[in-house]
Amino acid sequence: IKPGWFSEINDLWPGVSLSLEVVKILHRERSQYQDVMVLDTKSHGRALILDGIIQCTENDEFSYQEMIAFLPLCSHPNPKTVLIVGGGDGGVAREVAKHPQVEKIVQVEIDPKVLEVSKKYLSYMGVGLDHPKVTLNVGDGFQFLKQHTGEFDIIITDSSDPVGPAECLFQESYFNLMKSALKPGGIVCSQAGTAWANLDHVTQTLQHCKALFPVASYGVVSVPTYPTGQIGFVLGGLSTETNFKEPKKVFSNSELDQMNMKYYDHDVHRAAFILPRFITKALNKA
Ligand code: AAT
Repeated sequence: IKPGWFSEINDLWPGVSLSLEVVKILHRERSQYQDVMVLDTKSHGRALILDGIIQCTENDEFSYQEMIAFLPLCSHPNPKTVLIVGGGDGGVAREVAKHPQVEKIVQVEIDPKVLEVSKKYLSYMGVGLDHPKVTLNVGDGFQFLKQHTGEFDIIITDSSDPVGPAECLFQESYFNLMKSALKPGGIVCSQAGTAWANLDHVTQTLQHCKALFPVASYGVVSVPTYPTGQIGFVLGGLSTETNFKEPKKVFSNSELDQMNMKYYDHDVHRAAFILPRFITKALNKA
């Protein structure tokens, strides 16, 4: 490995890794749950790394955060109450808070160290955590959901990859807990990995969702600093009226500008669900 560079080496994407040239290590410590690191990089601004895996970089985080928030929000006729599981950097809360219909955002993040370093070093996302619509809880999303039934219009799971504390957030039992925590017509949207490196895993997560929700889809977004440059979300809806491929809420160009949206619009929403043949074929088996 080249000195002065960070390489994202992990068995989830064997034999290949993205590297970033490091200007400075701003923070590094072992929290109760994981290794927490904040880097200043030469080309991508500041980056949050957990257990050696890139969670986000300043330059391209907007694509992931806008899409994981607005795909479910704009698929719902009236999203008032939103739960975010994970997302300790604050980027998803920042995005959800932009939606004019959203009144209340509840968030549960397992690692208080992630909240702390995000507020301190990554304020471009950390601002989301202090938004007046947001109520922040520290805890395990899986356990949190056991205490909540029929409360949320939308549940967004912005979780790290299925190694370490996030492993439980990819199980069918987790989808079942989310289902009970939703209001009628509710929608879930979960980080579900990339089809390029982990097609079996994507298929399995969609299977869990399909087993419990009458409507389920996989949508993609490009994120240059995530493994393979692409990641996807599994979305599930309780109502057969839900159609993820056709947004219910369409924002005008000037509204999108006012909301400072850089990636999401209604056409990008539709396109997210148009998938290459090898992915469609695999997912049809789910
Ligand atoms: N916003 C994009 C960044 C993330 S962060 C994922 C967050 O999930 C982390 O802050 C982590 O501490 C939190 N987390 C992990 N497990 C749990 C849990 N059981 N309950 C609550 N929060 C949890 C996503 C990065 C995706 C990376 C793709 N390679």
